[in-house]
Amino acid sequence: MENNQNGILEELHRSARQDKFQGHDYYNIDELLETEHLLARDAVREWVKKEVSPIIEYYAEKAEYPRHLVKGLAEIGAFGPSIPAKYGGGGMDEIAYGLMMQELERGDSGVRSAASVQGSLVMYPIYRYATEEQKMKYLPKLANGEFIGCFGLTEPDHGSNPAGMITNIKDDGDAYILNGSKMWITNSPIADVAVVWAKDEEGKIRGMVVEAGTPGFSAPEIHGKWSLRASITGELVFEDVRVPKSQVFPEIRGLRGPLSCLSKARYGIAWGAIGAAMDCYDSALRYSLEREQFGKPIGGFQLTQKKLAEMITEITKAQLLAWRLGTLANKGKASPAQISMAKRNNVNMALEIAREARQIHGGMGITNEYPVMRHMMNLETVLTYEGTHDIHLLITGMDVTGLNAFK
Ligand code: TGC
Ligand code: FAD
Repeated sequence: MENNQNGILEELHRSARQDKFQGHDYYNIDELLETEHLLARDAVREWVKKEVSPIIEYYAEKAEYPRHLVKGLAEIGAFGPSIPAKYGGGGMDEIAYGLMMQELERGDSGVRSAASVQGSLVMYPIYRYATEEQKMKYLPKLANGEFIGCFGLTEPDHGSNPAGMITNIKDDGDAYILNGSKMWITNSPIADVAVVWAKDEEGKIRGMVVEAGTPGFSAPEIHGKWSLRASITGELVFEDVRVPKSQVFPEIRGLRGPLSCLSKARYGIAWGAIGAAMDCYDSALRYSLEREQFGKPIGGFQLTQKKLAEMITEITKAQLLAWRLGTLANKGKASPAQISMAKRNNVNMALEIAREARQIHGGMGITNEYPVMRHMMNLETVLTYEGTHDIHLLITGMDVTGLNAFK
């Protein structure tokens, strides 16, 4: 089985077209970055060219998670770039973290998702809320890819409104008994550990680490996705799962626990979406200069130039937004509402660019010869998860008016 897999990988690498992507920096934003940022970005860019680009269309088409990438993701430091080195993280700043997510999503949103979930939604809550013993038990293994983690917040009937969750824990001496289910959980079918959010007997939301293999725990895969096909998604089902009290985060109570993790992940997505947008723009620009109709390159027609000019304008605005958000985050001053604005704007920007880029590629744009259709389909998920496009709009609306449209 493994030999067969290695054979397929070798063949994919041998037959792959060269990935000619180059970054786009219309406003010389690189001048605002430090050497550490540029090194981190360029290292991930090279890794994506070598390891992701040759194989990603194959895995997306088969709707299979390229699990062999986990080791490489760990080696380039994609799991917890801003978690302190003491726990196996990269010890880097928020801008380096953002740029790494940008480059991973340039390859594929699913690959960035794998890093977001592991680093921001599993390692971060353990780092921030768990006991020292739990930190030492889980973080190094998550950082080096020995363990895969998942994050269970969404439920079948509580997506945008996680406060309504019904998954619950009941006190049973030295343990809690966990019951309920979670839906749409990235990596759940292959996870070794799950960070799970559930209500206690007072109705307060608590967080805990549940190990796969615990009796009563199962994680069936969700099939039939037309988006994020190179990422694995499933449910989490808990039937009288006994969770030792030492596995429950001791202090944190309420929705701000999971939402603080989402802030970290949404921040990464604000950068990641720029990567997908740049890949679509890069491909469309190149194609527009090569493809001729009516005796000249289609890039010479005003309507194509309008599309390309608008794309690079929107990418540049998104880059500036992300960079400024990164400088605020480095000072601990990026508010959740500011993060919402960037996640919403940049993901929508990327989706619009993917759609325009698809048009520039004409019929070829719907094939796996080019990355745009795959990015476009992926971005439909990115627009929805970690808070939908409209939920983030309402968060901005609440922030500027002081009036809560949710209640
Ligand atoms: P609300 O009353 O507004 O807030 C409850 C408490 O949370 C605090 N808070 C935050 N804290 C940290 N970071 C944030 N972003 C925060 N937002 C709010 C707030 O201050 C309050 O604290 P306290 O101490 O006063 O209790 O809560 P609400 O129930 O009215 O909900 C507000 C709403 C709708 C914005 C929130 O529920 C929301 O964001 N909904 C969207 C749900 C969501 O994003 N789900 C994502 C699931 S995970 C996922 O999609 C992973 S994809 C993984 C991959 O990349 O593959
Ligand atoms: P709903 O909340 O039912 O929303 C449906 C529509 O109603 C949306 O358009 C929404 O904007 C709109 N709507 C809802 N409330 C309002 C309102 N008050 N005003 C106006 N419009 C509103 N979750 C996890 O916990 N962990 C994961 O790892 C994870 N990974 C995911 C991976 C994938 C591939 C996908 C698709 C989802 C994942 N999610 C995960 C779940 C994701 O966060 C939810 O899908 C998302 O929060 C939306 O919830 P929902 O799908 O239930 O939609």
